[in-house]
Amino acid sequence: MRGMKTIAGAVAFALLGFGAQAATVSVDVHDLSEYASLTAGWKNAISEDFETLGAAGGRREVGVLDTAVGSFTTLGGKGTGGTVTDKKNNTTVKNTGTKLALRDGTVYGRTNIAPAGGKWFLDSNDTFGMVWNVALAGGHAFNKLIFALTDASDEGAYLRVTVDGVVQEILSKLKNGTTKLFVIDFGGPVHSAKIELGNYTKSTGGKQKTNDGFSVDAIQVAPVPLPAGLVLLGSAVAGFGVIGRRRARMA
Ligand SMILES: [Ca+2]
Ligand SMILES: [Ca+2]
Repeated sequence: MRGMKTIAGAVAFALLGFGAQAATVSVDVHDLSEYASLTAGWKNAISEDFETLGAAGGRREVGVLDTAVGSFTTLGGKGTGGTVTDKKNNTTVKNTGTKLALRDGTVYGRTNIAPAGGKWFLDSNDTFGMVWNVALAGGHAFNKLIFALTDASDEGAYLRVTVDGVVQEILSKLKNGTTKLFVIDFGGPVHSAKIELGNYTKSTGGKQKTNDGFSVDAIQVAPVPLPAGLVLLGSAVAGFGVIGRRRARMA
C-alpha cells in the first residue's frame, strides 16, 4: 500500500509541475499600447491597481505593503531626490525617503496607469528599488504576470529586473516618464516568486543607486486552475492514506 501511495503522490506532483526541474522563466518588455492585446484571454487574473490601498490611507510611505498579488517593500537606501524633498509633491506626507510610497497625481513623470480615471500607483520613492514577493490568496498557483513600470532609468540608473535571483532584464537611458510593460512567464505553475526591481550604477550591477525613482501599476497575475482530474487523484491519494492507517491499526 505504501508503494502505491508513493507512486500516486509522485504522479500528482509531476502533473502539477512540482518537484520537477524548475521551469524556464521568460521576461518580455513591451510598450504600454500593447496592454490589452497582451492580456487578452487571461482568465480570472488577479489585479492590483493600488486604487483601494491608496484611497484607504492616502498618500504615504509604506514599509511592507500587502496587496492582492503579494507584498512589496524597498530594496533599501535613503532617497534624497525631489520625490522625497519636494514640498509640492509631498504636501500630506512626512517623507523619510527610506520606504516605498503610495502616491497619486503626477510625480516626476510617474502617474496612474490603470484603471482609466484612477489615481494611485506604488512609487520606489527614490530608494534603491522594490522587492515584490508575488503570492495569491490561499497560496493559489500562477504561471504569468504583467505590470507597468514607469520612469525607470531616466536619471542614470541601470534598472535590473531579477526573478528569483536571476537577472532577466536591464533597462537603461530611457526618457523621463517612459512606461514599459513587463510580462513574466514562469513556464509552469508556481506558488511564489521574488521579483526585484533594483537601481544600480552599472549594467553589471555595481553599487545600488538612489534618486532614480520609478513606479509600478496595472498589475495582473494569472492563476492556474487545478484540473478536475487532479482533484480526483488527490482524493484517491488521501484515500490510500486512510486505508493504510486502518490496516496498520488492525495489524
Ligand atoms: Ca492605479
Ligand atoms: Ca526615474
